[in-house]
Amino acid sequence: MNHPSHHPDRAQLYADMSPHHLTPLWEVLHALVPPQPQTPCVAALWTYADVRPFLMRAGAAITAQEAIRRVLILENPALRGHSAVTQSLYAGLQLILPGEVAPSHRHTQSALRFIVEGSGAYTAVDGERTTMQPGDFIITPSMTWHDHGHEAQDPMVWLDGLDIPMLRFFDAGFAENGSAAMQQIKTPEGTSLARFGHNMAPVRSSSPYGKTSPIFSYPYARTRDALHQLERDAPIDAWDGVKLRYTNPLTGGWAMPTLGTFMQRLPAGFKGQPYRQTDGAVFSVVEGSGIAYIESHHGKAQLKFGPRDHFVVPSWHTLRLSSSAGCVLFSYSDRPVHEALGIHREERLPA
Ligand code: 1HN
Repeated sequence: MNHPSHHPDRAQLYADMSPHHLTPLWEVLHALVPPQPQTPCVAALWTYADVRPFLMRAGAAITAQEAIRRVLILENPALRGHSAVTQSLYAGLQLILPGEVAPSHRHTQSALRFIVEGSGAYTAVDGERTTMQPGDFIITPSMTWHDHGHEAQDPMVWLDGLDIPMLRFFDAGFAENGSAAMQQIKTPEGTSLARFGHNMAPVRSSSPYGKTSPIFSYPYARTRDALHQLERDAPIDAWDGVKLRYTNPLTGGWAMPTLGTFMQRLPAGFKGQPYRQTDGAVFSVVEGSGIAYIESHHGKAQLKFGPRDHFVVPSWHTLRLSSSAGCVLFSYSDRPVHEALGIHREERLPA
């Protein structure tokens, strides 16, 4: 009824105004303010068995030095060509081989690394190195110099999570290359963790990385201990199991200003209740296996996951997690931005 073909006068009006870069709101109003989020993004799973052979082939096809960053981007199936896993988040799996260096650069986009396979490679952030082990969560704060190198054995793979689509949305991206492939080391390894990672802080320090946590490596060993102790000694949340968020020790807030990061343990036999939230999330399976049941306006999906698999749960998709054997899941989302803007919503639904 409202179609312009039923209203030749309107159709003529639209045609006449179009060259002046004008468009009538009433034709698009419904789509602009939907009654609830209608993300084009879909839920998706990347099993490690599928991805790893392509990573290794990439390792033979190009060096880290030549690629700058040898990464396979996890693209949302509904956003092919956009280098995005949700409308606001980027995800990729990066490979570094023994003897390689991914050269130093810096950019306004913030990055996290979540270590998936191998150990012994390092990342350096503004003059301090940290050696990476599986399950470690590592931050490259906005505009800090960073390079990666691998002087140990065996291929090393990690998940890169960045806020690239957000910075693109705001047209706020800047980047520079370092003058040398490897930045100069100025601070012994572990200094940041000693300063800020023991529930204490230097008396006269201010935040070295602005809104980002001054701890740039959160070792898995500690996170794992905390989750297992809580599984033993504290109530299990019916939706999340045992779930903790990574914090900035100087503020108690998010570790990163644009990306919320979490680690959770689902006890053996866990059957989670469904929930949905406006922040889309990317999951990396650390240990164990389980099933993510997802429901949205796109339909239903059932993602069976095991160690080193990755999956994405977009905005306002209802998620229910279950695990018969028990598992540990890392995840990140754009929740800090939703919260800063006062638009975050979560619904915890009954089973
Ligand atoms: C980047 O700097 C890294 O430092 C990884 O490892 C992935 C994707 C886009 C832009 C910069 C890294 C990236 C990236």
